[in-house]
This record gives sequence, C-alpha cells and structure tokens, in this order.
Amino acid sequence: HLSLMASILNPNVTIEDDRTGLDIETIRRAVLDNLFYIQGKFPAIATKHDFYMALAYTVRDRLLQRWLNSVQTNLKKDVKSVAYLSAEFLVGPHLGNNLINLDIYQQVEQAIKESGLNLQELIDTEEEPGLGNGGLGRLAACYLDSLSSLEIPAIGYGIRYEFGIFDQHIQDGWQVEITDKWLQYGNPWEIARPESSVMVNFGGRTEAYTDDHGAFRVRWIPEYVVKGIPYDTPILGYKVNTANTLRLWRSEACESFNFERFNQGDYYGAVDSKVHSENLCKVLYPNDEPIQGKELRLQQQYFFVCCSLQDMIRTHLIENSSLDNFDQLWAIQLNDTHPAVAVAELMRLLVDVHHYEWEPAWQITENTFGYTNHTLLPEALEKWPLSIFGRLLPRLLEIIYEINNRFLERVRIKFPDNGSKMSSLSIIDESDDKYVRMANLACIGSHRINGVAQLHSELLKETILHDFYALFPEKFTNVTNGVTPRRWMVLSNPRLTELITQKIGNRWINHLDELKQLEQFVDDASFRSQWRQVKQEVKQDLAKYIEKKVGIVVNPASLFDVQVKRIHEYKRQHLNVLHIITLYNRLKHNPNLDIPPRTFIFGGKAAPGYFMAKRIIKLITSVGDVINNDPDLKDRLKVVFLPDYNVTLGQRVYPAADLSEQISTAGKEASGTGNMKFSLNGALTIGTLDGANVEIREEVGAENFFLFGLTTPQVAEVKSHGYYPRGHYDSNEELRGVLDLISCGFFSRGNRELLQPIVDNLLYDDPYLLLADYQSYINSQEEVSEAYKDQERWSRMSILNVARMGKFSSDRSIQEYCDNIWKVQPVSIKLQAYNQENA
Ligand code: 6GP
Repeated sequence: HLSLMASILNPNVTIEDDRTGLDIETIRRAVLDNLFYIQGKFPAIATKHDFYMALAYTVRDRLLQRWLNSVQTNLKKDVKSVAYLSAEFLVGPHLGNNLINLDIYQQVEQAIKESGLNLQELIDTEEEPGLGNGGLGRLAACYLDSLSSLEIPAIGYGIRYEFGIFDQHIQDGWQVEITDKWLQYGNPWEIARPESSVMVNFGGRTEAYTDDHGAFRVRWIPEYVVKGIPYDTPILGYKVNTANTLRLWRSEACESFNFERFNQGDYYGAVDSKVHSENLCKVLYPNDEPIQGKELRLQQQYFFVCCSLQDMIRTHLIENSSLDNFDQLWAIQLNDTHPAVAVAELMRLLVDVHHYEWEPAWQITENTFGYTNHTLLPEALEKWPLSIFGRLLPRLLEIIYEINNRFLERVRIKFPDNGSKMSSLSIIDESDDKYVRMANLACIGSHRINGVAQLHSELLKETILHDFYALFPEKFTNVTNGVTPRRWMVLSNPRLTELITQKIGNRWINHLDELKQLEQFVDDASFRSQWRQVKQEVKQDLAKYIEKKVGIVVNPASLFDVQVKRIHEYKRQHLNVLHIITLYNRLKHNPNLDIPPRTFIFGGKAAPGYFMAKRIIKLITSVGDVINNDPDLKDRLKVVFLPDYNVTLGQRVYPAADLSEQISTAGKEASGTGNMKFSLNGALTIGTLDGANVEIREEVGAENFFLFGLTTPQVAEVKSHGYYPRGHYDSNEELRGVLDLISCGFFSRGNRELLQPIVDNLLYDDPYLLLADYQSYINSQEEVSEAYKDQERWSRMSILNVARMGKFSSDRSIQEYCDNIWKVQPVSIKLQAYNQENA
C-alpha cells in the first residue's frame, strides 16, 4: 500500500520518496532531514520547537501534492467554487489536525517516538493562530474543514493579522492583555505568494470621464495605494485528496520609500507611508459582538475584500473569456457584515474596471452573494459614519448611493407612501448623524440571507430584518451551525474516539449520524462503565493541567461544571456565580447537605474595553479565592478560572466536562457552537431555550437536557411590563443572601466598591434578566445534582447525548449551504504524478 502510494505520487521512483513517503522509517528520516536543512540543527542541539518545525515541514510536504492538485482543479472552466469571506478564521493549531486528516497519526507518533521524542509534546509546541475572537471565527474554521472533507472547491479569504487575539493573563484576579506574537518563531504552514499581490485604493476623489467609445465612466483617483500580499495555508479534508486554500492578506506599502521625500531629506516622512500601510493588518480588533467604529477597522475590511475580489476575478479570467459567468462559477459567502462592502466593491470592479452596464452587473452581484447573520444584539450591527466612509472610500460611497436609490425606488412601488419602511430599509441611516448600515447593504446585495439556528433565523425575520423579510421573503433561510468532529472529537478526545470506534466502526467521523448506533449500548452495563472510565481519565488529565496552571487541586471525581466562552453579560457567567454562592451559603449553614462535590471551571476573554465583563472575571476569581480556601467546605466546591481560553484549551476542556453551561438570556445567543462540542463529548447541558440549545434539546430528548428560564416571548413580555429586578431580591431570601454577601465585601477582602457595580446593575437594571431566571436556574441545578448522584443514570444520559449529536456536524451545515445557497457540487481530486514536466 505504501509503495503503491509512492508510485502514484512519483511513478519514476520505486522507493519511498522522502517528501511523500508515509512509512515510519521514511517519516523519521524526513524529520531529521528537515531539522538539518530547514532548521539548521543537529538533534543534539535542537530545541523542542526545532523538532516541531521539522515535523511540521515533513507533514506539509505530504500535503503539497494534494494541495496543488486541488488548486489546479478548482481553476478549471466548469468548476464552481465557494469563496468564504471572513474577517476572522480561528483555525487552531494545524499539526495535530493535519495528522488526523492525512490519517498518519499512528505512523508519525511511532516515528517521533523512535527519535526519542513525544508527539503530543511537539503538537503542544505549536503557537495557535488566534485570528478570531470567538464563535464567528471558529465557525469559519470548522466550515473550512468540512468544505475540504466534502470535496467542495473552496477558498477562505481573510486577513493575516500580525497580532491575533491577545493572550490573557490573570493578575490579582484581573484580566491583563498581552500582545499575541504568533508569528515570532515563524509559521511553517503558510506560503507567501508575492507574485499574486494586488493594489488597493484609499481616499482621494473620483472623476468622470468619457471613454474611447463615448461612454460615460468614473475613475477613482486615490490618495494612497496599499499592496496586498497573499499568504496561503492548505486546509486538508478528512481522508480525501482535497486540500483547499486559506488565503490571508498582508498589507504593505507600494514602495518601501517615498523617494521624492527621501531625496528631500525627509527620512521619517518617507517611511511614514510604509508604517501606515503596514499598520493596516497589524492587529485583530478584540471585540466580539459590539462593534467599535474605528476607521482602521473599515480599512481592514475594505482591504481584504478588495484583494479577494480582484483575486477571484483574476483567477476567473484565466480560463474564462469574460465575467458574464462569474456568478455561475463563484458563490461568495459574507461571514456577517464585516466583508459586506464586497457588494459595492464587486459592482465597482464590474462597472468601472470591466465596463459592465449597471443592471447586468447587479444581476451578477446579487446572484453571487449570500449573507450570514451571527447576532441579534443591536449594538453589534455595523454602521459606519458617512464622513469616515466617504473620505476613505469615495467611489464606494457613490456606488452605495446608486444601489440605494435604485433599491428605494423598488420599495416605493411595493409600499407606496410608507416613509417609515423607506427609512428602515435604506442603506443610509439618517436618524441623527448619518451612517452606512452594512446589514442593509448585505441584505440588498445577496440572494440568500441566513441565521445560524432555527430560533435565530425566525427572530431575524421578526425583529432586526423584519422589513427586509416583508420585502423579499424568498431570500430568507436557516442553516443551523455545526462543528467538525475531526478536531472536536478525534483529535481532542482520542479515548472516547477509540471506545466509540470499537463499538460502531469509524464511519461516524465523517458521517456523524452514525453515532445513533451507540443507542443500542445504553443498557449495556459494561459499556457504561467503560464510558465512565474514559471520562474519568480525561478529567484526571484536566485536573493535572489545572494544578499546573493555576495551582488549584481539584477532585477528578467531582462534577466538572464548565462554562467556557467569551465573557459577556448576555452569556450570564455571573448567573453561574450566583448559583455557586448559593451552594456555598447552603453548605455553610448545613455542612451535612447531601450534594455531589462540584468543580466549577470558567474560561474566556473579555474585550479590553468592556468594563462589566472585566468585573465579572474579577467576581469569579474573587469568589474562587474564598471558596477554594474555606476549610469548612472540605473541598466540596472548587472554582477555577483558566486563563487564556483559546482553541487549544478548548480541546482540553470539552472532553473533560460533565455539565455544559449554556445559560444566555433567551433570544440573545444566535446559536452557540461550544454547546455542540460539549454534548458531542458526553457532557449534559443545563441551558435556556436559546440559539441551538433548542435544537440540541430536540435531538437528545427533553429528559436528557436540564432546561430552565424564561422563553424568548416571556422575556419580551417581562420587559414590556417594566421589569423590576428589585422585586426578586425583595421576595427571594436566598437570592438576597447571595447578593448581600457580594455587596458587603465578603469576597473582596472587605472592599465594598469592587464588585458593587455588578450588584447594582442587577438590582436596578438587569438587562439580561438574571434575577428573573435565578430561581428556575437553581431548581434546575438541583436536578443536575440529583441526576449526578445516580451515576448509572448519568452515564445513560451522557451516552444518549453523544449518540444523538449527528445533526451538529459542520458537514451537515456545509451540505445545506451547498444545496440551498451556493449550488455547488463536490469534485474529487485525482493525485497527479509529480514530475519535472508538470511541476
Ligand atoms: C457568534 C454568536 O454569538 C454565536 O451564538 C454563534 O454560534 C457564532 O457567532 C457562530 O455563528 N457571533 C459572533 O461571534 C459575532 O461576532 C457578530 O457576531
């Protein structure tokens, strides 16, 4: 089999090739070779990182044939490709995932062992590319994995931030942000393609002119031009030859120096434009949902969109004589509104550069784009002050006006004399200051608009996009999110993967529905005991990690109750804390209380400027300090805040969880994807009817899900009657005890000011209805404790959760996008022999 592989890859060579061979000895030799020739080291003086690099290049070599063949195939005349435009791709470390998808994990593990090293340690050496904030960026990464695994021709376009999401340290219980220097030791997974650079205009003015054929045209005379250089990373599918590209753009000045200024002796002025251009993609904005209307952010968005569209057009014209069939060969997905300026930019390229008439250009544009919305929070809807937009992108603003005029004309016909409809649908917000509304542009320019879970897609139609829904109902659809089982099970939970595979074979890894077959084993006591054994071992690993990282000793037999996600008031980490303090008070009053011991584990970053989120972190760590050190509790409760939650840490945490906290206020979490990762790894969920929780509960069965809290309509109802949070405080003694304990400085060494902003917010405003949901949450948590006491029952529920998670594979989501939005087909990649002729 191995020599067959070698001969497919290189028919001229009968022995295993050092760059493609897959047997243990070849891999071992190849690693040493790369160590010497790329890292310039002998084993005796090589660091762990050197070995990691040598192995990474060894694996990359084995991807290249697949990658180049995929890229070539995708260029062909009749192949339709997906372009996924996203300001964020939170891909996570590549090495382990590529080993899984190449299906060479075992060989490599052995080869590394024979060199006296440990594969896991090398995998752990990889600096993760933190090019995203949270759910939206991670979803994009799961989707790339599924696109390749399903053999769909695709390319991900984004920004190569020099500094990704900050590293979080915890000092004295507070979050401290440290710059993320993910590139400092080099990135073996990317290849720069400076020959495919493109130019991007900014500022300046526009000018009308008449072309040689007497046609009226507009040109943009920019103030400055920035160069975009693509960096490509292969994204291999699971056990297929498809390796699609993630193409990230880096900005650079067009000329390193402004020679005129340089000659005049203005050295600093001369480098100024270089510094300015390179600043553009320096750093990822660390806010996840609320927007930050910073000019640099708009520059980033336009920069990567403009580069990507030019790139698509260039590749399109290699095999096609015109752009007339652009929409037949490209499906472009807008990952939220961050790339929405693409609608206007494609119009600009078609009309100004390729001289299309407006109407046919508009047809192509609308047919090409799809728009996914990821949030209902009104503060997260992107809008740009007209003044900034017009100054930075004067031609784009003119085009947006034209799109808007033509669009509003259609609205006027459909809803005559309806001024309020007109003003809500208009791309230009004229309420107080003037703004460009990116969601409106995205809706008008796309043929499909989708939310990310059933509930969310319904709420979009009822609330923020209501008027668009009235106008074009046929555009609206839903695609419930999913996660890739490769990273979130096979890679992160090898023990459970092994147990499941022993029972039902391995087809479930790319046909997740097959997990259903596990149901037949729920009544098998020995299977349940193996199931518990696996969970126990994984929890022991996490316990060791916790002790090493934060010095807290936790009991692996305790219930691991986990909430990991960005820190946000709507996600209600502080509701979780109210429960912890409730248990604390109960145990203090009644030391004999019969409840299972619990370890509460938190992780997540707060946006650096988000006051309340940062206080919530301080609340968690402060409550932890008291509880973890209270001898009366006899270790029955522990509270851990794990610093620097990211993909890598997620891979440790999800497999070890018993209970998954999905406790957002109903109607606020668009979908959630962590909820799926937990369930897939056998955790039970305590959650509200929000986002994809609704569908998870439907799948696993109400009896295997701990539900609590107000529903979305009830939330609206409570708010419409003038919600009075203080009433809950007055009438609920236990709740009062909890809030009073925080207020009196008990968790803050007597400092009453420190945590009071949180208490005041809950008592006098409570926009996310924590107090309204408190009792229901506490009751549900009591059911959790009861269920956990009966370990056989808990195991049954856990097995059924996993068995019924088939729907939540990102393979299913991507299949739906392909069928209902993109209309693309898989193309299987033939491995072409590599030789000098076709090289
Ligand atoms: C997130 C949503 O909050 C989360 O519920 C969803 O699962 C995820 O997107 C993927 O769809 N939204 C964002 O991260 C965001 O920045 C603008 O939205």
